[in-house]
This record gives sequence, structure tokens and C-alpha cells, in this order.
Amino acid sequence: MALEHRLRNALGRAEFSLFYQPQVRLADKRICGAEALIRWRSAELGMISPAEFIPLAEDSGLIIEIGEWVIRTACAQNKAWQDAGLCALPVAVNVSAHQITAGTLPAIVRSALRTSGMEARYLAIELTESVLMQEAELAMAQIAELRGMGVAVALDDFGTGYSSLSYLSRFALDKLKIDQSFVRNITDDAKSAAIAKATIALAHGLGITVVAEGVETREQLDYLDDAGCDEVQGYFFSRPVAAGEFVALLAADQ
Ligand code: G
Ligand code: G
Ligand code: MN
Ligand code: NA
Repeated sequence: MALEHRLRNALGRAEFSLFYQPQVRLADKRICGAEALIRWRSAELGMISPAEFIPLAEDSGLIIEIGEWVIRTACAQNKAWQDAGLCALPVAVNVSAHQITAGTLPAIVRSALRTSGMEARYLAIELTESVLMQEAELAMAQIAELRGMGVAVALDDFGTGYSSLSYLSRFALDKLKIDQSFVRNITDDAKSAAIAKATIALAHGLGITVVAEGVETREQLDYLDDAGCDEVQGYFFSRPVAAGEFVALLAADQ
């Protein structure tokens, strides 16, 4: 059976879950947020990577429904953690260009916040440069509406798209995430290091928080700390983990 058909049934069969990867503030090395990352365990096929099924979900239009499930689930989960006294941290969700094209993102977010009872300041939306490029007008209007509600907007995979700099002057953003391809070689490649440092200076000049992605080693962490980066995310602290495991990470961080 075609993968798309299985994907179509996955929501109804409750085959999706969210994993959470901690984001750590460099100032005190404490967990300051989490990125929600979708996982799909198909009854017939087992675990399928989002790198494989997200493009399929985008091409088939299923990403709208799946994306809404991600937003609603992340808000509900985070509110439950808050109510249990576990944390009061923002959760970030990834949003595809198609969700911006649909034009319904602010309404879905508003509904998810109302239903979950979670405050808007505990939600962040991650967008990539390609979204801003392909859907500039729609993106700008929806980013403004989301930020007006109090939801943070982050630019994901920064540095991998085209003419990144123009977006920073045109779009009002809260966070910039340095792509892991620059972090990977930061301690031994002068070019990666220069790009990371310039990105940090640029973001700070614009009053934007900087997160480095894909931090795997102590050396990378120390380098980014010295360079003035605000937050890090990566295997050095933790892989994305299931909700139960994330709770354990929070408890250990208290
Ligand atoms: O851990 P990782 O394998 O989760 O993610 C692989 C890719 O899938 C990344 O580019 C990530 O941004 C994307 N991704 C993960 N979860 C989601 C999601 O909920 N929505 C969208 N649109 N992309 C996601
Ligand atoms: O595209 P986006 O940045 O949303 O997706 C993040 C992706 O990076 C996910 O697939 C996540 O599992 C992965 N990731 C997170 N931390 C690390 C890391 O330290 N090293 C590597 N190689 N991948 C990571
Ligand atoms: Mn992301
Ligand atoms: Na990213």
C-alpha cells in the first residue's frame, strides 16, 4: 500500500507522537524551552522519519491537518506540564510553507491556545527562510498576527536559504536559529566560525535572540558561549525525547 495512504490514516489511528528536544540557555545552562518534533510509528511499517513523510504530507496537502494536530498537541502537553508544576517554558513547533499558504495559521493557533488554556507567550512558531521567500506577503501578515497575539516567531535553519539578510530587515522576528551545518565545523573551520559569529552579531544588532542548533560537543558549546550565543540545542544536552523522558530531563534540571 502506498505510503501516502498510510499517512492519510495515521492521524485517525493515533500513530503520531511528539518528541521534545530541550533548548538550553547558555547564561546558566538551564533548560529554557523545547522544540516539538513529530514522530510517526506506522502499524505496518514501524518508525518513519519526518524527513521522509513531511515532504509527502506537504505534497498531498495532509500537512495542514497534521500541522494542526502538532500545534494542538504541543499546546495541550505544555499546559499539562505547567499545571503539574513541571515547567513554565515555551514550546516551539515547526510550520511548513503550505501552512502559511493556507492562510489559517493564526486562527488555528488562536483556537489551540483557547482550547488548551495555554498562554500565547509559551508558544513559538518556527519558519524557514524558504517560507518567507515563497510566501512573503502571506507570511508577513500572519507573522504580525501571531506576534500580536504574543506568540514568538523563530527563523529556522538560518543561513541555508537565499538572501537571508533581506528577510531580517523586512520581517519582525523573535529568534534566529543558526543551522547545524555551521555549528558542525565551528571549532575547526574558520568559515563556519565566521558565519556563526557574524550571525550572532547581526541578530543581536536587531534585538533578536540567537539559538545554535546541532550542538554535539563541549568544544562547540564553549565556542558558542564565548561568541555570545544565547541558547543551544543539540545532542550534547539531549536528543529529541518522548514526553515522559522530557519530564525527567526537566525534573533533573530543577
Ligand atoms: O528530528 P528530526 O528528524 O525530527 O526532523 C526532521 C525534519 O522534520 C526537520 O527538518 C524538522 O524541522 C522536520 N519536522 C519535524 N517535526 C515537524 C513538524 O511537526 N512539522 C513540520 N512541518 N516539520 C517537522
Ligand atoms: O529542521 P529543524 O531544525 O527543525 O530540525 C531539527 C533536526 O535536527 C531534527 O531532525 C533533529 O532531530 C536534529 N538534531 C537536533 N539536534 C541535533 C544534533 O545535535 N545533531 C544532529 N546531527 N542533528 C540534530
Ligand atoms: Mn526546527
Ligand atoms: Na533547524
